[in-house]
Amino acid sequence: MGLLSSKNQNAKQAHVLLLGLDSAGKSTLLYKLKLAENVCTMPTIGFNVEMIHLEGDLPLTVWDVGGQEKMRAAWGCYCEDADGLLYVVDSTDQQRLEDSRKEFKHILQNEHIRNVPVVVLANKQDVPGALSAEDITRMFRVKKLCSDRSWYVQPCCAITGDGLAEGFRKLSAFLKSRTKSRDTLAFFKQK
Ligand SMILES: Nc1nc2c(ncn2[C@@H]2O[C@H](COP(=O)(O)OP(=O)(O)OP(=O)(O)O)[C@@H](O)[C@H]2O)c(=O)[nH]1
Ligand SMILES: [Mg+2]
Repeated sequence: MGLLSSKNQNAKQAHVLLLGLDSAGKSTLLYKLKLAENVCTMPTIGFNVEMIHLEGDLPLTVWDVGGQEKMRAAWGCYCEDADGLLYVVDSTDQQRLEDSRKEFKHILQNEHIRNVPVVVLANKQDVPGALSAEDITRMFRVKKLCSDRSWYVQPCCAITGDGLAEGFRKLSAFLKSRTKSRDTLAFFKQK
């Protein structure tokens, strides 16, 4: 399991998966947060891994895995150590929304990430006609799919950076409260 879930419960960082279909904007948003710059991305073959440490928050080791169809089959291999999931949706790509929803549903069934908190990033909100976070919540049936875990849907734009820190902070808050409740449980089990 990930760092939060390892024997060292005091480890103050977490391992987070950044998934979503190709072109959803995963790498763009990761480097926008990391470098405060708009980087010109190439489709990710394999993965990128970066540490994101927002002030006052838990440091997150973020695994940005390529979303092209041939790579989605390997997403499961990255789940074993994951403490949380960030799932990026291109809110303008209505044609592939159902594909994205199916992949989302599929990855949530992975036994290694059962119950881990999820933040869905409804990206590309700068594009006119983009679906809202509420639309994505409804169309993805997030409430039902994530009934066994903490979840949140955050609107964002990887180009301007709007909403990115909020989404990462939300996940971090879920992870912190999860650790706290585990510590409390462990405390009472010891007694
Ligand atoms: N308008 C707009 N374009 C975006 C936004 N986020 C990403 N893009 C563009 O979408 C394209 C794909 O972005 P990437 O970050 O490479 O997508 P990815 O999810 O990493 O894709 P894979 O690596 O193939 O899985 C790029 O041309 C980005 O500039 C956004 O918020 N708004
Ligand atoms: Mg990428």
